[in-house]
Amino acid sequence: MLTRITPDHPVRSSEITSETQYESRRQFLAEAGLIGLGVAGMALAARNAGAQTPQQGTSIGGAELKPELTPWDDVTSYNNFYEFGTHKSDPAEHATRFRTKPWTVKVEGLVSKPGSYSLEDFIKPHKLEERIYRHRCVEAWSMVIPWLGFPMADFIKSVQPLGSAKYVEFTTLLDPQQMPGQRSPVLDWPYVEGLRLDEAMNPLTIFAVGVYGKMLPNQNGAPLRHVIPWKYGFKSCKSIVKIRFTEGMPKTAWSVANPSEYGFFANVNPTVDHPRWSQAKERRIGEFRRRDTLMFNGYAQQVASMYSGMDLRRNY
Ligand SMILES: Nc1nc2c(c(=O)[nH]1)N[C@H]1C(S)=C(S)[C@@H](COP(=O)(O)O)O[C@H]1N2
Ligand SMILES: [Mo]
Repeated sequence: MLTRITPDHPVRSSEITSETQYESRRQFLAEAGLIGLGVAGMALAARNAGAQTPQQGTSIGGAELKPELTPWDDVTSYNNFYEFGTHKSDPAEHATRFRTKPWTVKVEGLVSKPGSYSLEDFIKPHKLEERIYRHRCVEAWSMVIPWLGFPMADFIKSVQPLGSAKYVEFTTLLDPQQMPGQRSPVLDWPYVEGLRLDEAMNPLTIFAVGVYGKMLPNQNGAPLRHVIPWKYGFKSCKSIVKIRFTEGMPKTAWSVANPSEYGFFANVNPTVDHPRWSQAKERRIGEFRRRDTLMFNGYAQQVASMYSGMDLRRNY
């Protein structure tokens, strides 16, 4: 709903925010070709986003993080997306002509309803929500990012994994023509990531299709990536074309490249250092001071129980 602003109606910052969010969501749906949802659907999407207001500062929405949002310019120009080069500025520079339409996502493996979906069909059954999450790169920088997406659990339930499925594997597009970084053996392409099924089903885990209410810019993993806010950024796979349910632990691109430095779990943990640097602190992009890194990136209440009894030094 648009709030009319008159001199006798001082506008509160919360109203400005929701108005902007509503407008940007409408823009998103139009850009994404999802306008078929209709006005009622859009209002619903806007209301659902509102329902994410956190309780006691611990909820999944992270409204307590809103004042800390990393500016759009930083979120979209300081990126790791090695398919487009290894410097932070490469993806924004070299992904401008990356084609994300049409886009197909394959669902394979130990699942009752395998299939091949157009991006539109993949997204359409789900309600888009805004999720403001801390992002902590293994390189000890961090951001706070307002994603637009939907819970991965909703998707997983809809395709009905078999009882034998214990992990989910995600694969990025392989296309050296379009992705110049794939012409060098920096990683064993295509980029592959994986989650244990319970991690993938955790309410914090989302598929993201937008950021700041707009469609994902190519450098941020258009048109589909996932986000797991208690893990280091490299666990979040960009430009996903395949989702496979497996019984065994998937081989992931970074642990294949360097198993002693990057493990399967990659939970943010200030007490377990990377072999070459400490993980105790981080620098928020746009700030000078260094902040303490929080256990599970500040999401311990929602995720720590999944790892009870596990040695987090061995399972890094
Ligand atoms: N396909 C692919 N996905 C990727 C990467 C990559 O190089 N290729 N880099 C990862 C790393 S290390 C980080 S920190 C995040 C960065 O996401 P952002 O650019 O949206 O901040 O993407 C992750 N996903
Ligand atoms: Mo990263």
